[in-house]
Amino acid sequence: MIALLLNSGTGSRMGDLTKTNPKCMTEIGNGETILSRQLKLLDAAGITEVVVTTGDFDEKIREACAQAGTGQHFTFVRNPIPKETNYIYSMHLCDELLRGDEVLLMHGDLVFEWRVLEEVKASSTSCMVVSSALPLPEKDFKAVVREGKIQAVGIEFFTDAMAAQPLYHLTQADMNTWLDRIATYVEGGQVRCYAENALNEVTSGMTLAPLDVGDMLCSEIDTPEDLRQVTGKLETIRSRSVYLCFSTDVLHAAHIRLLERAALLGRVTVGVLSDEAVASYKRFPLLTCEERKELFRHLSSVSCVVEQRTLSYRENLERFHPDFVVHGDNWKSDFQKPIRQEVLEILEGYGGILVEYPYARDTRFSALEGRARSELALPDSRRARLRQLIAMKGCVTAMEAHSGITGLIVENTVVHEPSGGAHQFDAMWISSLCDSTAKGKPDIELVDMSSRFRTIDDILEVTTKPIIFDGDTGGLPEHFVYTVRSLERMGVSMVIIEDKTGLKKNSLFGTEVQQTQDSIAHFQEKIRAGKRAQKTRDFMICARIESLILEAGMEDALTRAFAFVEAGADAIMIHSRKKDPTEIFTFVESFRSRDRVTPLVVVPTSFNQVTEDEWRSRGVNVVIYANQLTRAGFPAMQSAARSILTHHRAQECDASLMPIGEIIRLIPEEN
Ligand code: SPV
Ligand code: MG
Repeated sequence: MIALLLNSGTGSRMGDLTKTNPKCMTEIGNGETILSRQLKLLDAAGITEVVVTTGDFDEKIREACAQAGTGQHFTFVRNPIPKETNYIYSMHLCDELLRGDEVLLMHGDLVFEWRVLEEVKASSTSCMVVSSALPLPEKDFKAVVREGKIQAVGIEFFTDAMAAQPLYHLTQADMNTWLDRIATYVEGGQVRCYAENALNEVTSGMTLAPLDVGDMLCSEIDTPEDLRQVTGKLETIRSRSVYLCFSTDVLHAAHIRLLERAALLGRVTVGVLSDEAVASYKRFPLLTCEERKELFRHLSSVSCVVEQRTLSYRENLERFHPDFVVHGDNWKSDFQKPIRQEVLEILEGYGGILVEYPYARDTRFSALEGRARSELALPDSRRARLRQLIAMKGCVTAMEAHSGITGLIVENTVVHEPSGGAHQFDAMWISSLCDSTAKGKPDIELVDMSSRFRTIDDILEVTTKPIIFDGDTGGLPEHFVYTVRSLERMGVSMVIIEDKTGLKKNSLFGTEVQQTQDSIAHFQEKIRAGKRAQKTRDFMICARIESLILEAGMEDALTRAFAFVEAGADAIMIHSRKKDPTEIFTFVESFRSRDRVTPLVVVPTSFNQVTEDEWRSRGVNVVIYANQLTRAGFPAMQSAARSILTHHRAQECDASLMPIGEIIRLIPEEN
């Protein structure tokens, strides 16, 4: 698309203002001239090819275009006889330059706001700006509109007319039709009339739509009074407020472009989504909210940066009442639909406007997101994240994973609330029960550490979330130190070891099987050895107390908890196999009355009625869903196996199976 700026006129009605400068160089506040503003907006609209007609001020206009700093390509066409001709002649001089593309045509004294240009540019047919909000002007252009099309443009029409402004979008065919007729006029010596006289003779062969801009600014400046009015309106426009929300930790060209466009609507406030909100729907942010705020603070297009605490915009919209909210149009259809709906409702309440731009889906930018994910998978980053998440959320969730594919399910499952919120698991639990079960072995520390590490490795390879490892009893203190070092090196965040000794059996057997609890002193020794062995501050050793499982009583459980914290345990896990959560609640309450900081971990397999919110409010910091994926998967497998054996074919069970296509989609192409 080419822009044509008509600047051959002398602007005699402006008095002294146009004595030494062309009208287009009239200042309109904020360091802008009419010309520099037109060029800036055209540049923002992606118009790089600009044809400018000039007259007596040719040199000055060339210089002003060069100084606008927009980097557009200019072609200047000088009308040597501007006093004897009207712009119909200037347009004729540009004839060849205008025939090969669509054209945005505007008079050089026209000042308009950004949204006007956007709408004119976006029109699929030829169009001219009109306004239903303005009274019909006596002397200026009016457009005769019939059946939704402009029939004629001129100052003399009053019937079926609307106030019109000389800003057009012309398709290539319509431009050529108009130029042909202009050529006939000029060749016939008609060079003092409006180019619209020629246009009016050919509108019947075009679709020239009236583009109604209502009360948006789009005005010519002919007199000092016009100038006063337009600069006043521009001041209001520049002081409008615009709000955008960002979750990104990698600023790229598309963000900058969006911000620059937004800044054309007014003063931009960027809402930076809180760490918790980002982690809830996307991934853990690479930069903290404060660091992400810093990314925006120094951009010239941004006036103010604030935090947006939730995915919902409500809090900030009610606080700032921005005139505009700007967003990519992707949220019309994705999980953000309810958030968008809420934004629309709030804006409607006070007359704000939602401006949506086509979403830039660029593979270079998705590659950046891929790189961010790889960063999160690195051992140092992953290991530290459990502590960060606990600090950030107060209470985190971990879901059992025992293989690459279950790891991927924990990594990628996100549930979106109808209200727009989102939930995903924070971490993964590598359960001894599920790891052993997957290998067809009992949960008695039979699966050796090398094999357990192999499971961890399979999961590490395809995921980014932090890992909590079920270390069983931790073995001998002399062995445990090696386990700690290996886990830490791999990027595991926490090992949980239970205070049992001898042949360990799964806790959910309780006292039905012979199990022995370790002595406090010996277990403390193991914790101390582990803490001495670890190299980073991020790694956590959690002491798991089996007193309630083995029916040794609440007092014993609490005594052990404080003794293990004293020995250096970074967290305490309290376990129970009762359906009633009362004894766990009692433990948590008693522990918290003396220790408010040490993280508490629970595994609510039996007492599964308690919600995460309740755990959080009681002071629990990690909720582990220890075996649900395993328990969901194996019955389904047994049932498929039975069905095939029963029917001697696979057809009957097929409907309950995941289609191969979906299985393939579970596995991202690159990790
Ligand atoms: C596991 O998942 O292996 C555990 C938790 O240790 S429990 O099975 O409840 O003992
Ligand atoms: Mg276990």
